[in-house]
Amino acid sequence: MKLSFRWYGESDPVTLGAIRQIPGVTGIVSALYDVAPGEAWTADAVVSLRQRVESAGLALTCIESIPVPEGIKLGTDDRERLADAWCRSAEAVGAAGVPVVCYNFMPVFDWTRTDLSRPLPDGSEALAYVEGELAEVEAALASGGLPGWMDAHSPDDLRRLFAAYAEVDHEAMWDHLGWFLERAVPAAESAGVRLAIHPDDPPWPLFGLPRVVTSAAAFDRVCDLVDRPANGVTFCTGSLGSDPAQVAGLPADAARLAGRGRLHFAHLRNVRQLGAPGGPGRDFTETAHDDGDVDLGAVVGALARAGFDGPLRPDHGRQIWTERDNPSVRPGYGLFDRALGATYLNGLWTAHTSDP
Ligand code: DNO
Repeated sequence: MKLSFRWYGESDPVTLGAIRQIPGVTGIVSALYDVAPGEAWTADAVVSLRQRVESAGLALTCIESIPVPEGIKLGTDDRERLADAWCRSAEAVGAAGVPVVCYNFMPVFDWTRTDLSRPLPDGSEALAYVEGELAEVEAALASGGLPGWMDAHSPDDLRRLFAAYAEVDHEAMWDHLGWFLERAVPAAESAGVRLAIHPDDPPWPLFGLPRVVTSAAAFDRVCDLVDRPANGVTFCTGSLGSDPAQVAGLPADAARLAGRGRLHFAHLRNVRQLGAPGGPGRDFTETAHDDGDVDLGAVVGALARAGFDGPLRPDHGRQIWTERDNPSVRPGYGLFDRALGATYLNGLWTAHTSDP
């Protein structure tokens, strides 16, 4: 595997120089953040990004993400043009020599939490989701008072998008994903790029929007839509593991998808259920990598046994030490706890791949 770390570009307070000092980390996961969704990326711009990363002694192992415009997910009349631009972006990534593209098919919102700084017993803070608090987020959406991480759409846009998605049920969403993959997979394949869809986070319906990539079984369905090696997944243990019905099966799911040759990117982090056992299972907090409901040791073991050689990154971290009250730190994307997660994952990998 290629132990990697997400970097949000020059504006990221976590610098490439700092990332370079984390033992075992050799790769960077990043994107072009100044191109609007629906615009095509150029190979020159991706090459510049790659060279910038390489000048810091690291390799650009994955693009996360090329955003899929809402028109593709909704199946609107201009989807042909939008898909064409997306395919040209994937081709630019391939031409620049970057092997993997992560993307998602979540309607309107990417990952969603109700609390960005939930205190943990050790004095750190983490991202959390409590279903009963979702109504407050919804009220904030209606009034235009969006939390910073949701501000990609204006209140008017949101009203329009919610109305449009009201016409799109789950099967229509699957059709739109299939339509997209019929175009994106051949483009990626000929550009030498592997596509890795990220699951919906959390993996259940939100705000009445149709969310379909919500389980490892859904991953298999995605792979079957266009049954080619370039059509694969981002195995995100934190997203799928926040569903108590799925968490125990993650090592077997990782083994199956890697065995199928479709696990192209791994996001490894941990979560803990907050609700009572046997309850609806819709409340969770993120935790340190070694401490939660996901058996990351077993997941890493499954990847090691499968000979996984793609990018693998620690995912969100807690806010700890001097980052706890530092407003410039992106929620979930500070340096310290992600660096601890990286070394923990590296240790697991070494343990699973060393001779006794
Ligand atoms: C959250 C991330 C997601 C992910 C996208 C992939 O921290 O895992 O934002 O980058 O969903 O397209």
